[in-house]
Amino acid sequence: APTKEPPETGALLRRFAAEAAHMLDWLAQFGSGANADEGVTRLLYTPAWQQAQDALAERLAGCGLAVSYDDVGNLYARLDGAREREVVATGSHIDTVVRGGRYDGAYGIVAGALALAYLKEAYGQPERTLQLVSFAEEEGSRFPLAFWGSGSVTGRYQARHAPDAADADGVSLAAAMHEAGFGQGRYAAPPAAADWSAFVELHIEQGSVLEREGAAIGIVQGIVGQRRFGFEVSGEANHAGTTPMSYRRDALCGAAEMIVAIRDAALAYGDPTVATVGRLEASPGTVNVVPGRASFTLDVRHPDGAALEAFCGELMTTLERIAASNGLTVSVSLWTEAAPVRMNGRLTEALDRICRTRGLVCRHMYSGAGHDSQLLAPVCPTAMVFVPSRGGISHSPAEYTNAEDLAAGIVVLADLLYALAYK
Ligand code: HGY
Ligand code: MN
Ligand code: MN
Ligand code: MN
Repeated sequence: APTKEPPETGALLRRFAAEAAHMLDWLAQFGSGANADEGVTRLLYTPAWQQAQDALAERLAGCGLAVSYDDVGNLYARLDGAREREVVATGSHIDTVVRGGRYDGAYGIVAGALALAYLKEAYGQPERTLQLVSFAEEEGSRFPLAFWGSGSVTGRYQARHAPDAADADGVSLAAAMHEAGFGQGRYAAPPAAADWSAFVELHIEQGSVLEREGAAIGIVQGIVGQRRFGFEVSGEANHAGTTPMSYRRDALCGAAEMIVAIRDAALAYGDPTVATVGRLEASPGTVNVVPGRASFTLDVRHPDGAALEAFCGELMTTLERIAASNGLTVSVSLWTEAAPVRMNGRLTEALDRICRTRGLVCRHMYSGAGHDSQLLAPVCPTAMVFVPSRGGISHSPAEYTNAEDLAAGIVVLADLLYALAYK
């Protein structure tokens, strides 16, 4: 590969600032609401999701990359290397939360696309194959599981065993996958992630540490462990007028007591424990009926696996006690769990050197958000790079990162991919 010096940082920053903002606007059209404050909703296997993946496939093929899908709908774009089977990968997830922002996930895909186009133009064919992956699903916004995309390339899931988890309309993941044209045997299997030489994910921080400290780059050291659960509380539906309070088995009041106990338990455990009940539903949900059933979700995170295990164990005991004291029953299903991971030391040292060379202020940090890198880190050398989020806001239409910060992340990504694939 040509060994000419990389262009000076200013020129690269200006190039990527313009390109990134433009491509992110372009990608956000798939799943955007009628007005800006509705944010972006791009859920697995929905039309918006399909249009985004297909439009990306077309655009990346137009950049001269070899594009393909796998059986679950992960999209790959490759710049084949002289040693083709040696793969250096980058990417993130194309799906979003409901009414989310236009950077979470999308930024890592856009950054990878712009970095590969630049490296191809500046240095030609790499020694190792450079591969961008647009993972089909990471958020767990539509079905009660998360990491379906990266989980399918790291052995956690298989298309043929698509979980029969159903969305709010009762549509199973397997049915939605086949409806979208995917499923076991539909596409040639890509190289398994366990064979990748490295995986690098660029992502917005989704917190406010970088912004508060005036750092341009976060070099992620590790990602917290997380577990997600669904709870069903059962009592007895009854007449709101004729049922004395002492006769009631009110599932919603029981769930409310449980939710406050969850918050108090996380406060008692102290930082960095976090526990979130994101959704609560009651049935029959009628004004003059004592709720006989209630369901709620729980998302628990902690950087230490043993502490996460202990916290969840104690919590289940507390919730069962609350159920018993209210004449209720409570059942729990584990939707997703991801162990805490540490990033690859060799790659994070390379990132330190790149930031020094480029004169970019960086700081090491931990990620409280889950990421596809969490699934990749146990199977191949993995690194994550953050750029600042304005006000630390994410999973919201107000999510924003300015063009200069977007560009700095892409310069760092391009330099690391160059070091991994061309030398
Ligand atoms: O929930 C998370 O941490 C990530 O945004 N999926
Ligand atoms: Mn994300
Ligand atoms: Mn997210
Ligand atoms: Mn009546």
